[in-house]
Amino acid sequence: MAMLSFERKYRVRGGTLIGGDLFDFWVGPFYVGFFGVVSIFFTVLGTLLVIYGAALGDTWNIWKINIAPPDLSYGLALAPLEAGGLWQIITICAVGSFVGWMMREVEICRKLGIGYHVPIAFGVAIFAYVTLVVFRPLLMGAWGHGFPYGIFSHLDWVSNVGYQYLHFHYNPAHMLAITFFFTTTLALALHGSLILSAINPQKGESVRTPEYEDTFFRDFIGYSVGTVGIHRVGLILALLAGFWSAVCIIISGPFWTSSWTEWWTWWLDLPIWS
Ligand code: UQ2
Repeated sequence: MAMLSFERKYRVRGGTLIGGDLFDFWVGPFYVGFFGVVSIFFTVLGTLLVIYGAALGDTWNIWKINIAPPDLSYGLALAPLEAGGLWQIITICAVGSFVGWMMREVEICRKLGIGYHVPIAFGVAIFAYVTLVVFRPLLMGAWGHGFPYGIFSHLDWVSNVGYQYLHFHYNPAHMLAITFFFTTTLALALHGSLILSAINPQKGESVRTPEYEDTFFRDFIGYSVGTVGIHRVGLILALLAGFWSAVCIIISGPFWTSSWTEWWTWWLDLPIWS
């Protein structure tokens, strides 16, 4: 099904940021736009380079394929293709693809006259990725501080970098990030279950209105955040999870180099104890 009957009404011309009418068309259900072309270009090039990098490696085992960043000795310079240069170009492709995808979302929002909440939310996810492979390596003076592209290899990287700071769970920003990830799941579990409880009744029962949803929570905890409010809560929780994830890694290295357990000595060093 290429187009739902009501979609014709919403497939409006304009709202493009670049390219005017040139790329203002759909392919089947998909809006293209200048940024659709950008995103596809970097996705295809990046994927081919990943496959080329895998071919240069010594395994086709999907779990073990690894495309590593350059050795630390290359600093912030370009490295030879087979010695981290591929990782550098793949990183450029990834950022180009993600940002193109986000800008395509922006153009679709402009077409429809809706808010930019979706591209802003995606932008926070991009920000977390770019923090890992661009901002932190720049601050630490070497692309070799980026994480390797591979399933097990990136897990090893996370573990190794964590142990470099002895006990990463003592990182206060990491604590905040985890708390927001968990609270996001709490909010979605509450919201998903509440919605289904009201609108997916047993056979013969009637669908309930939002007043029932409010009343459940007023009876239960004396407060309902409301049908729009829960989505505001959910969005901010998810964005803060991504934001504090970026903060917890950017401060590890550039701004704190010893054990995260040691950071807490500021508490013992307070003058009130002496
Ligand atoms: C709510 C409401 C919804 C909801 C949910 C609540 C009718 C359909 C889940 C309850 C949420 C509250 C009280 C806030 C929870 C806060 C955190 C930080 C988890 O009131 O309105 O709409 O889905």
